[in-house]
Amino acid sequence: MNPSASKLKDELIQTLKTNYGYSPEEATDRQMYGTILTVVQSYLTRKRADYLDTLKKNDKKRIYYMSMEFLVGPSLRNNLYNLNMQAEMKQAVSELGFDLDVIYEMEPDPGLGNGGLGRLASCYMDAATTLGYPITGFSIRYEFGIFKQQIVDGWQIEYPDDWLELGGYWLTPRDDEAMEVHFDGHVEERWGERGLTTIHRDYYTVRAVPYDLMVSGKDSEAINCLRLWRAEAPTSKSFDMYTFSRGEYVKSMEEDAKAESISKVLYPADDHIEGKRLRLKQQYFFVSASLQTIIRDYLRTHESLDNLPEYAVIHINDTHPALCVPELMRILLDDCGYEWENAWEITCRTLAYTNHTVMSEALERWDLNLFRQHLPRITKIIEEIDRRFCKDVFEFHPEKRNQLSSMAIIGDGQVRMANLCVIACFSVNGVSKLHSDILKEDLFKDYNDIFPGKLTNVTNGIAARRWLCQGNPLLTSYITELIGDGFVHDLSQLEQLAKFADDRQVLRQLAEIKLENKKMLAKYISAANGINLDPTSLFDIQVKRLHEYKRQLMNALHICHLYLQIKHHGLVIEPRAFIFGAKASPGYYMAKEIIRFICALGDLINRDPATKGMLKVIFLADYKVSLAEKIYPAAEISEQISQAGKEASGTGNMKMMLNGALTLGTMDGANIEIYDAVGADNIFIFGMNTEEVNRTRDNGYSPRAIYDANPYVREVLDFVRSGGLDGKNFDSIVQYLLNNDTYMSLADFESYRIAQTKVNEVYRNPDKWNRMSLMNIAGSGIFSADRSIEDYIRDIWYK
Ligand code: 26V
Repeated sequence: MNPSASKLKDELIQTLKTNYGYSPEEATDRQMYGTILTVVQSYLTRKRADYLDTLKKNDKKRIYYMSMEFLVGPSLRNNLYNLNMQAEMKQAVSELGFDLDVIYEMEPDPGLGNGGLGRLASCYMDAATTLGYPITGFSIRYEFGIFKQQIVDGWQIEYPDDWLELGGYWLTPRDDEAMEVHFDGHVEERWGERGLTTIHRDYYTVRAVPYDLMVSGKDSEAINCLRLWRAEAPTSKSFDMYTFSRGEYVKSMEEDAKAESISKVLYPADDHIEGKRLRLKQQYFFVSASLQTIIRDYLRTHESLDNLPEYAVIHINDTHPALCVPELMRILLDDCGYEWENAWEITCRTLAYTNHTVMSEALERWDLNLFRQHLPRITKIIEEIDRRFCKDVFEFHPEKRNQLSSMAIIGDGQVRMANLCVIACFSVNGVSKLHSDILKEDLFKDYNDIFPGKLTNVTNGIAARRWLCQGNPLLTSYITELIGDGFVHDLSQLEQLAKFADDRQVLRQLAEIKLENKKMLAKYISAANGINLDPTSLFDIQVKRLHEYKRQLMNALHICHLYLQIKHHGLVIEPRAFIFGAKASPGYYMAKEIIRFICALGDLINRDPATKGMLKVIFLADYKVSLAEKIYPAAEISEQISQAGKEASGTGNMKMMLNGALTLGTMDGANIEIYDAVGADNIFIFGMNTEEVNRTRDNGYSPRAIYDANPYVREVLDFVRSGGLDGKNFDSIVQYLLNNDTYMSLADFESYRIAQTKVNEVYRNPDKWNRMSLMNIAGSGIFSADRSIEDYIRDIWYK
């Protein structure tokens, strides 16, 4: 039974009084914010207790989702929505003289992730919880999440993201469940009665303290938990009497700081692996603490670990938690006394792995010496796994002997984490059809030959209840009016919208809603960037991490082309606003240059009377979950223009489609499945497909030849080179395009330009456009995270 507004009001008054000693008349927004979160948190806690009781009564298989990243996003509205308390809370808060919408805006984004991979993990927690599966997420309680981005003169500046002050309300510290994690030292091997035993000596200990974040599900009795580990010096160490009495407090403080540094900050790169010591420590720290917890909990209700794979599955989200493999082996061998063969069988049957990228620079490899120094016991186990694997291949798959040097876990003095995962896990999946095919046929081909059936696909999905129901209330209530609210729990019901494809009344209403959403975004942009957009112009959106393969630069080159055509050649187009949002890895120079390029283009275009009323370019700073929630409902064109074969899936593409945007994209990642869902008439596809990309590369790609042959490309590059962007120097970009153009923006430019012309034409015909938009909403059902979770359950976790 949900609490009434008046009950909530009483609880708010009481909590405000106990926590702050104030009455509502005296309280600030900040105090009311703390009060509301405390009240909601108490509902979650009680519900969680009930859920744990029901879990005790059944032995349903537990799912453990290991991920270095969870991009949780704001939780207050999500929790109120899930608990069906939104309206009551709004009323209660308003009767106390506050505005819930203002309170929502105060909540920080826990930015505990970089991008798609982290957001996916959170969407899956939401969906699995709604569906009633017992899932626990494990990660790190970074004190600082992904940096805050500011743009100064076009240049990205990073600021620390201090999210805990206002975001910490959702975290429950569980000191009682702290764990110890051991680093460094050396390993001693001894022959004794029980054969060879291994002892890890002279290690130093880091204390792992869990902070639990409760995850609610819509209309669900389940409340699951995301357990975030914080690193501390061990209690005895932090007030070490010996060092203290010798006057060495400073040294002792240094030790504390060293331990605490492990959970200090999220690594803000998602594009290339730098073999940084601290990151390796982060990985082992959270893996070890989590696995020890899982095993301890399991042994509370089971006699041995023999049947662990029937009752638990541990999912490795990309290779970052790959140390689960040797750590589970270590626990089984050293702590529980298993023989190697049995330990290996249990480990392999318990672990599953998802790959999220084929970019070789992002595949994790670690220096073997670094490993040996910090994780001596783990290194020995990996070496033994590798030795046995190589021996097996040599004996049983002689046809692969020549491939062994690339298939082995250790090679060239490095530990290759993806190989470790593929060899050990019972399931390996990609995140879209195309991506999984590439894994099978290319990246992991040799393993696919010797482990038939291990590689599989689960196409990504999104938490539609967040990205549509909460983020776009106008559209949600209209859809409900048309087809009822069954889509909330079964997104495939959106298909029913297709029957309105030729209903002009419905199409006009959809356009009206889009316009309202665009007005809201325009208002935000006016305040944030000081630029006023015409809300009737076409909102063309590219928001995602900045990376060369995602080709924001190709988008910018095309905008520059439009500008020159309008200014010098009399081109007339439908008014269009190009909107970008993207964070660049702090050390990624080219990515930062591309941001500077987009901003310079915006500076030039936004104040040129020649393009006034026709073109605007906006770069929105600090793209994050809460900003995404404002942008998607207003999107009309969703730019998904990566080089084919490079974007594993994409999920922003799904979020925009669900909100009625039309995809302008290449045949890459999940775009292919969007194409399948809506048909060729309802999407703008351009560019080379994967095969053509490979052929072009194999034939020796020459961007300069394209510059010579294509007058539009030439005009744009010459303009930039000659200082057309307010005299600003972009030589590094021009040289890069002419000499490398690694992701072939120039090769796809002409095809992109033509597709953009088509977009412009269709926009002139609102009936046609709105029909396409409706068909996109209608076709987006398969991209529900609920569907993805059921796929994982059926094909992997409960198989
Ligand atoms: C990689 C690395 C490499 C080492 C440095 C730190 C770091 C941090 C994160 C990553 C992950 C990169 C992989 C990734 O984010 N993949 C994205 O996953 C999305 C969810 O499956 C998918 O939609 C995107 O297409 C894919 O790029």
